[in-house]
Amino acid sequence: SKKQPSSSHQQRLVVVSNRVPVRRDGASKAGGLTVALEGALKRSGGLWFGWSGETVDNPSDQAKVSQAGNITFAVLDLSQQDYDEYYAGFANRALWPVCHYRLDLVQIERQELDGYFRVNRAFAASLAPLLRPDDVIWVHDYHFIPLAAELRRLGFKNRIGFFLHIPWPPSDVASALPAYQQLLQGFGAYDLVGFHTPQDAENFQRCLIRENIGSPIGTGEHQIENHKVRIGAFPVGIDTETFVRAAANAERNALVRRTKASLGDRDLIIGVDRLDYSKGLKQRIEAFSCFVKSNPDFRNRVTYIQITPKSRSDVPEYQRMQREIAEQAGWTNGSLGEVDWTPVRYVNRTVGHAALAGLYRMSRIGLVTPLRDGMNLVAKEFVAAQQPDDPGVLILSRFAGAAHELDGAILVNPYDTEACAAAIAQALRMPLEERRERWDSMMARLRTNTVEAWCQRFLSSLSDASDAGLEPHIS
Ligand code: ADQ
Repeated sequence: SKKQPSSSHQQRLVVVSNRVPVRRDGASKAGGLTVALEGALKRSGGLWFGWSGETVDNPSDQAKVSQAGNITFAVLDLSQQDYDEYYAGFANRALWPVCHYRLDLVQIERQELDGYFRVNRAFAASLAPLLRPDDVIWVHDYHFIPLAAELRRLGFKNRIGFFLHIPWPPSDVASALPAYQQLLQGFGAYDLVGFHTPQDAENFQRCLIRENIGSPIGTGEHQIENHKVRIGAFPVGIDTETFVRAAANAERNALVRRTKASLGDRDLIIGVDRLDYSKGLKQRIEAFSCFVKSNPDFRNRVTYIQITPKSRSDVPEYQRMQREIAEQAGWTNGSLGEVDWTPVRYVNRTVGHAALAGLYRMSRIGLVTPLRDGMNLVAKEFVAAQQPDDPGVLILSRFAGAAHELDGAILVNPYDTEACAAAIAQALRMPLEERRERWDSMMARLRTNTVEAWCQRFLSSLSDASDAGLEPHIS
């Protein structure tokens, strides 16, 4: 077959993701990931395709197309039923919990499963007329696993890559998914399947082997019929320099200044997470409470701020959790607090990136203790935001993908309350020299593996015509 040029200039990039950052008023609050993908789209000219974020009565099967520079945005609306079955249903009540090792929370409904495949088929059909034969297509995340298979069914031979932003569990856990075989077969339609960690990539390839889907050519390559699928680890990064700058300038930010004033001379411990059971909030508050009880000398000397915007409130499990965490924070303050000291400040808010960077920077500890996380960008943002001559300490769950890279963190088992409490005490007492050493090694990593570098690594792997085996990226 003809070799494809490895330069991205001739080939247009098509990004597919559930949410598309279409600009309505030019005032975008895009995160690092969005900015990086837009950068890649701009370099080669590109199309960004996905859901509009709207549910309507009779959605059109033709995408709404808009143009910004050399990027075309094309989005589809969903019907309420599609949304309920595909998004709130199968994606967030089956795939999300299984991939986060939470089989206790899985809801299997045949109708939701059908809805998931139906929406993927409909998205492929709407994308089809917008595609050119030499487009390189990059599909993102668990909402769209079967998309390549649907495009292949329609006859598309393009290079198609897939990146999973969440973990992939071992086969004993993954096989709890309904239509497990069909989902795995769906992955087989891609040319490249990427994960955050070598462990996830390995779990995934073992699933294929266990189900007798194709055969491994080696680590990171798999032959499925006459098609070769590469499997690799591509740990996502952040826009490090932008974050460093935002943090350095954040002293001017009003919220940062007010927060600083409100703390007095107390040390700040910070947690920043979407309200999600994967983030280990219950265990984290428990650990903080255990720390206060076992270290009375720190009473009234620390404040723990947990900034947690609500998410997926239409999924019942998330509603229950909203109540539970709020109750737990209230209880903790009631039993541990003083008239002049609120140990836990729990707020359901989104904070702008500038303020967030400033809050990270004034914190002595970043508490990032998910029970399971694909990567966890908060851990990286926290590190990037620190003051080089007096950096704070990152306490990081072993079960976050970020733990593979951030070796300067205090790594903890988030289920072990007393160990987490001890880690908090250790971090607060850590001498400056050790803090600097730990921070330096993490920062070096963040400076090389930026989100931009991640994007380019994935895309060059995808459009690389030579069949040199893909090395999982570990260093
Ligand atoms: P998420 O589960 O959303 O992402 P994470 O990686 O931590 O988790 O990213 C969250 C982002 O939202 C961060 O950039 C953070 O700053 C921002 N954010 C969180 N709370 C905020 C708040 N209160 N105000 C403002 N911003 C807030 C999924 C996977 C992760 C994976 C990413 C990227 O679950 O494991 O790292 O995708 O691949």
